[in-house]
Amino acid sequence: MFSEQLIRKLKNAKIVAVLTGAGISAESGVPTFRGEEGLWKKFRPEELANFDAFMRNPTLVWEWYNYRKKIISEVEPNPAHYALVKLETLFENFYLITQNVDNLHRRVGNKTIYELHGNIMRNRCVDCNKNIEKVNFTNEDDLPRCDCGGLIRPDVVWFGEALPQQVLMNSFIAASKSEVFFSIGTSAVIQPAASLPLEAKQSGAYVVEINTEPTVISNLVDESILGKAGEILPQLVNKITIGLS
Ligand code: BJW
Ligand code: ZN
Repeated sequence: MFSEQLIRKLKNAKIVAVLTGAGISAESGVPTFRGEEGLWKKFRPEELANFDAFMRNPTLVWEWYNYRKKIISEVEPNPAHYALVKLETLFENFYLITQNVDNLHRRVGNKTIYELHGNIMRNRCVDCNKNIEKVNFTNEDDLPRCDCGGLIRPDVVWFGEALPQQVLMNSFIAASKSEVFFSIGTSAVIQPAASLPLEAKQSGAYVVEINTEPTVISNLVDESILGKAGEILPQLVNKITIGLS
């Protein structure tokens, strides 16, 4: 399943970076965005994850986020998340870049995590930008509001919005200096995150994709491993730790 070249590179590598997407949490029971599974009440994520949609119908968008927050609070991290914690201990520098907002990488204890698209557990005011920890939202007449009167929104990155600048810059630096770069459980279609594997490749990294299906970058990477992240990653960790004490 793994090439000898990959195992040799990993055994010698000092700098490894990983990009994760919704697929890594699929085995925990968190729905992915695209494909049949991505639909919620017949809306496509693209129709809900944008500021205009929120201002037009904040109730609908909050319902979607509350539905997802409930799922996320009830699921557990899966073997793929745990394997990345183990992987982090094996290299001098290990960067975990995630598009996911589900907090699962934090829950298992990875240390260097770059959250490109925010975190669903955080909220902020659309007017004064203040962070607001708890929101209570039960019905349409009770939309969460800040002290200043502004609507409160989830602290995530929607279409057309800039990603957190420092996090994005750090992610590109990590991709460009990595010796081995993994793209795991992402369809690699959403920019600018989707450019990270290419940045790594152009900078000389050995780029590996792990996904249940081929993606738009499968032909560009050095190695494309088809299968579930929760099955492949633990095997990979075993393989590179053989002989290490
Ligand atoms: C498994 C598995 C298992 C399943 N094991 N695998 C250049 C060209 C064209 C367009 C653009 C461009 N640059 C920017 C754009 C516009 C836009 C964009 O990319 N549009 C595309 C439609 C092309 N990008 C943006 O708008 C971004 N902003 C931006 O660029 O701003 C510029 C700016 C600068 C300065 C000022 C102002 C603006 C922002 C993008 C934000 C994306 N946000 C979302 C929602 C986050 C909040 C939330 O969660 O609600 O992020 S959209 C959604 O997609 C979410 C995800 O993080 C993201 C990526 O999805 P992901 O993770 O890849 O999931 P899926 O479902 O697509 O794929 C899952 C994969 O897993 C599949 O491949 C399965 O096969 C696999 N899988 N089970 C392994 N067990
Ligand atoms: Zn406010």
